[in-house]
Amino acid sequence: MIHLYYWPTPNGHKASIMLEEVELDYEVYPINILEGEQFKPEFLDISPNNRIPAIVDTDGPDGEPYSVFESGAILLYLADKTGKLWPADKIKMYHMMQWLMFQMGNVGPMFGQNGYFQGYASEDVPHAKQRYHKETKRIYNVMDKRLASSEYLAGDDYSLADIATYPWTMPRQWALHKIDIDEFPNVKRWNATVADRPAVKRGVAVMAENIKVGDPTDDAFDNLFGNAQYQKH
Ligand SMILES: N[C@@H](CCC(=O)N[C@@H](CS)C(=O)NCC(=O)O)C(=O)O
Repeated sequence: MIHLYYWPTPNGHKASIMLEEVELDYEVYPINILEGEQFKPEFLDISPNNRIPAIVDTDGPDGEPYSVFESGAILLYLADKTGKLWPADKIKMYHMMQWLMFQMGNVGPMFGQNGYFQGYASEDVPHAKQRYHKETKRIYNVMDKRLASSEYLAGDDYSLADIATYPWTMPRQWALHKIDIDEFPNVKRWNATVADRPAVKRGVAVMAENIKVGDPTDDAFDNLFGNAQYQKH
């Protein structure tokens, strides 16, 4: 059994989609990051960077419970555990690794900062808005070029790279990130294909009723971006 420590955000969705794709039994343990539950000591024991998602596999590699934090590591762990979405062909596997690392090192951090300065920052910082918006569009271009000659990010087959990237590029994100998807027709085509997968639909539906639209409360802002982040927990 997998215990999924989760809140319905792009990084959270990566883990819920993956669990649906590999058809493992899992229970959801909500971590309300708007209310500061990510700072609770019992959560920090399994996720020391106070971020969701995290998992505990009650039947870990040595038969004991084993916890994993960082969404990319969770995808790799679950693929290794199940043998699913783990390409047997080495070249395919290394393609998957590269596009997965591209998501973890570029898509997530840059889109995250773009969203912060476009939608949440408590003061208007035009240079930061411009910088992260340009980076987001540059990264969309990299993906669009790749997807012009490739069905999926890592090649002909759906892979962990698509699972990691889709939640950051799904329609719900376009307005916040100021993306006109028609400028990126290949990303648009790929996005619709991934969105249509039953496991993806089930994964993004997990706790979707808790998705917050509109401005965060002062407490939520403090927990996500303010002083709460910078205390020693
Ligand atoms: N690199 C991490 C990033 C995870 C992350 O940023 N999670 C956000 C939600 S999308 C979070 O837990 N935020 C709570 C906080 O910042 O305290 C991963 O990929 O797992």
